[in-house]
Amino acid sequence: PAPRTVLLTGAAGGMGTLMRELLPAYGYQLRLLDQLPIEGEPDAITADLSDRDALREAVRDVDAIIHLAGISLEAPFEKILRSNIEGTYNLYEAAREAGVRRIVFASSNHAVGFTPRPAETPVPGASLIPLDTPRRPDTFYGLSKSFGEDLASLYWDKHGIETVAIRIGSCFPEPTTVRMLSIWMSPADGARLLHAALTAENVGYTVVYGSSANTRLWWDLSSARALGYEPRDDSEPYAAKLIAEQGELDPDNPDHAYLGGAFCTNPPIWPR
Ligand code: NAI
Ligand code: 15L
Repeated sequence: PAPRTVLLTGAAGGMGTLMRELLPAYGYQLRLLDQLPIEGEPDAITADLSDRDALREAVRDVDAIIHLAGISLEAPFEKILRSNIEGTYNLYEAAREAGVRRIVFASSNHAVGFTPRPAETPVPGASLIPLDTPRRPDTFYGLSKSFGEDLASLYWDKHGIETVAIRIGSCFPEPTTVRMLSIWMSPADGARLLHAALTAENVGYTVVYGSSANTRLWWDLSSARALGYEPRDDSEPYAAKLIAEQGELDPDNPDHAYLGGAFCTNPPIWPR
């Protein structure tokens, strides 16, 4: 049966807030969790991913989990270790103990961030970054997503817990950089992809790239489409304005040369 009660971790965050608004229309009953309290959501569970007792309680009787909680940018290794590496382990252990069968894991493009971006875009159908491209984390943050993907693989092979790991591009209301034109995932498409990842049958352990059907797409969306995901949005209407403001991507600029963009520079610099 299709999952109904779904634990949404990271529900106070940017994407969590967007998905809290969009997912109920698909029929889900969301149980919310975050380390921060959520205004207007008195039933939300306020707990840190290090609190194993709280996680045990949070996963009880849920059909599936969408795991968005974690540090979402580069940070000192000790912090990444605690929230993203140990935190994700704690959540998978709680899921295993409770018999939860499916987790959708928010991985990131930064697990493969040092992959050179396709030189020319758009090149229809040509040289898209494949799903089996070697992991090339661009930060401790990207490394934690790489760990999360392998943890999910282990829990599928050993414990039969299914995971769809989504290497999310940039999920924000609008793309704000030229790089994002290629990897933008509109919130509506994000909800479509999460719904597909929750309901597709026999996913085992599956990795997908997460974006809209952008004209300037850099990566292969076929495994996402195989889940039943049909993206409806394209960043192209934002292209002219962003390129006029910021210029075309320059392959000689290290910030533009790799999929992970500015996360690849040391220290990372944020374009926004
Ligand atoms: P965000 O930083 O806005 O939200 C993350 C949430 O997780 C925050 O509300 C934070 O309080 C919570 N959190 C962090 N550490 C926690 C802990 N130890 N225990 C409990 N809660 C904790 O990030 P955003 O943009 O909403 O991203 C959501 C997820 O998707 C993150 O895992 C991020 O790495 C991933 N992702 C997001 C992308 C995007 O474009 N928004 C792109 C790629 C990946
Ligand atoms: C991510 O993984 C971050 O969580 C998000 O804030 C964006 O920076 C995104 O990647 C991106 O690459 O644009």
